[in-house]
Amino acid sequence: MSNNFIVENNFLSEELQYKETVFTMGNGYLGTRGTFEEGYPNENAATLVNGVFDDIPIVYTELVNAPNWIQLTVFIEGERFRMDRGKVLEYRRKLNLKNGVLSRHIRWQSPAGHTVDIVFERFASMAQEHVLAVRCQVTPVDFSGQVVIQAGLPGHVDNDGWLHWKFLDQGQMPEGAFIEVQTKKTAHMLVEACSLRTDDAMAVYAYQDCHWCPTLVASSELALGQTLTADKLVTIYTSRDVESPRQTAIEALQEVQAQGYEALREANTAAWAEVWEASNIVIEGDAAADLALRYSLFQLLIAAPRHDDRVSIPAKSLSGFGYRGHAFWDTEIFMLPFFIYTQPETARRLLLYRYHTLGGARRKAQAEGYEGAMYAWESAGTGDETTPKWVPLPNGELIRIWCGDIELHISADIAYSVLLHWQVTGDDAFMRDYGAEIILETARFWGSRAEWVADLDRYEISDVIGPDEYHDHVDNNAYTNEMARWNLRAALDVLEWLETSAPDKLAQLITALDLTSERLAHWEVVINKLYVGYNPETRLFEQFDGFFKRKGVDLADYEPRTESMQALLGVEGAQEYQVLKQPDVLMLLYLHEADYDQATLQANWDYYTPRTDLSYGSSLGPAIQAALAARMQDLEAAYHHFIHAARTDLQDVRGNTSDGIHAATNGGLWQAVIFGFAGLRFTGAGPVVNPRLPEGWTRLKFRVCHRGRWYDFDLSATQ
Ligand code: IFM
Repeated sequence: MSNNFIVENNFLSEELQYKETVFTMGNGYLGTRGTFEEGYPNENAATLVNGVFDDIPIVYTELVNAPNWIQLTVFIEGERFRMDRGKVLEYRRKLNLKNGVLSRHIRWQSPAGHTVDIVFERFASMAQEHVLAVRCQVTPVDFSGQVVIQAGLPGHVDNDGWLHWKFLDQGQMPEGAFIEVQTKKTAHMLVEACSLRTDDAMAVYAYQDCHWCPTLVASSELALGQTLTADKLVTIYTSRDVESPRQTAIEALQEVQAQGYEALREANTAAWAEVWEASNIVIEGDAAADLALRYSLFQLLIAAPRHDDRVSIPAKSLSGFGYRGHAFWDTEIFMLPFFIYTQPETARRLLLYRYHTLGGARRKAQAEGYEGAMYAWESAGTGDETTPKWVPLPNGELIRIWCGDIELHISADIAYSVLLHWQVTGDDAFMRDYGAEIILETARFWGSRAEWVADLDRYEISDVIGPDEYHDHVDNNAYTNEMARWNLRAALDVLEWLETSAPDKLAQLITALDLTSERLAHWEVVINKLYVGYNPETRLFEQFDGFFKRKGVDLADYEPRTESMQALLGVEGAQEYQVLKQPDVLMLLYLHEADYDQATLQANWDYYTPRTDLSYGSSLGPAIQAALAARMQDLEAAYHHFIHAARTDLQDVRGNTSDGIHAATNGGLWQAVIFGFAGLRFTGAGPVVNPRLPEGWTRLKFRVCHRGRWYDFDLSATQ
């Protein structure tokens, strides 16, 4: 891996919050935003431990900001180091994608005129997910004198002003300190324990019992040019992990202290090497694309649970407060393929999350008067619906959000990803024990949701939102209806498979899910009679009933712009136009490639692409558009969309990176490269590629795992 560093050479306070997201690091258990160890007034410091949700009005529940383990303050001859005072003479921050280590080098002159070199380094261990570490090295450049390091565990941290924690306890322990807090409503306990050691044998240590922030202090007298190395080691456990987080965190801290920073760092690097061995992609000939893609994969890898199958990956990963840590179809349709093909165990865990949350999906279906499982549009700890009903616009106006009520396609999306996982991994046991139930329960939902329209002799699905959220309350959304039909067909196929492969399981499911022959016959009828607006002459799908009658729009008329078409036309206004937030019909054709010929794809591409708000609509759009364009051999368009998506967070192209990483974009980028530019497909004869590399790409190298066997691809462009 050559291109491994995300580097920042200047400290610009106006970029503070978006860069905090960009420099997020983590290990699948937690994510920590790239705030600075010394802390700043306008920062949005956050550590989000996946699964630790607490209740909050309007958005129901959110991931709770954990005590800020990175906190470390340096005093130079009594002056507190902070970059907004004194002079920053040199500055460089680096995120090493190879091992997740975030470092910063600063030469700073204090207001009193003392110059120091300070180097910070930190990581969340990939080898031991409950272990975190910060190293700080201080070297006086033009003086000798006192350097004091304070390392605290501030527990009074909030989520945008909302304090979820109840203080339980804090204290001192041999060479360390701990804090114990508990979420107010959900009663999750969380404990962080930390130690502070330096390499100065003469250092003086102290403990300060500040309420909510137990603090360890080390004080040294340094000679000119002498480097002091201070290591803060942290362990973190919650009551979701172990029965007694306090005891476990304290015991674990003693073990990691015995290992020391260097050994922990080495173990972390070795664990990362294994992860990259499976998931890395190398692009030669386009350094920017190579780095941006690796960064995207890095962000997916640090957000994905490595041991927990009761959490998913939130839409904004574990990197910010956007969408409150809730999971959407983003996980299954956009991110999961990357994991299925390169980290199948993680993919399995992510799907198990959907299995464990079937209860919430069943409750939702029942509450709405349907059968089976109706998955939440936004899902958190239990699978119950957590989409807010109302959100404020920037001007303070409240708008009703209907997605939790009627954006139904997520149920079929989840079923789709279960089947994809099965096809790619060949994990029959997973399908038998968990996957089949998801597919059958979602099919039961669709069977009860489809409406019979006697006059027209057909089934319909009315009043939904499709992937294009600029239009709500629409009837017969092509994506939704085709996915529902697919879900029902998949359920019948899975039943057939169970009959021969797992008859006992079949018998159990038939009873538990009431899979009578009448019900299955009903599914067949819905499959055959579910309406979708499709014109065989033009080969066009109508996105929903009446879409073609909505007003036409030429997006070029609105250029240049820095806002979405919905912001320009208004929430109600956009509904009147044929303008899409993201691919909808094209998304259908993308997911079901084998079912549609090239002419159909071309016709729908030509119609819908110019009407799609790819620059400021949904961030989910461009990467998929890139994959489709590559499939259609339009490499210029493919690269244009790909690189636009690749810059989403690194360059904050949508202006909302401060809310968190666009994780679906990252997953979409992987798909654009593998299924688009490499043209990977699995046939009966094994994997084949049909490469169409963008101009300048001289090499594309990656691996994928199919049915337990790894396939290496090393594609070169013939010049
Ligand atoms: O799931 C997406 C949706 O498709 C568009 N709005 C944002 C959601 C979360 O990323």
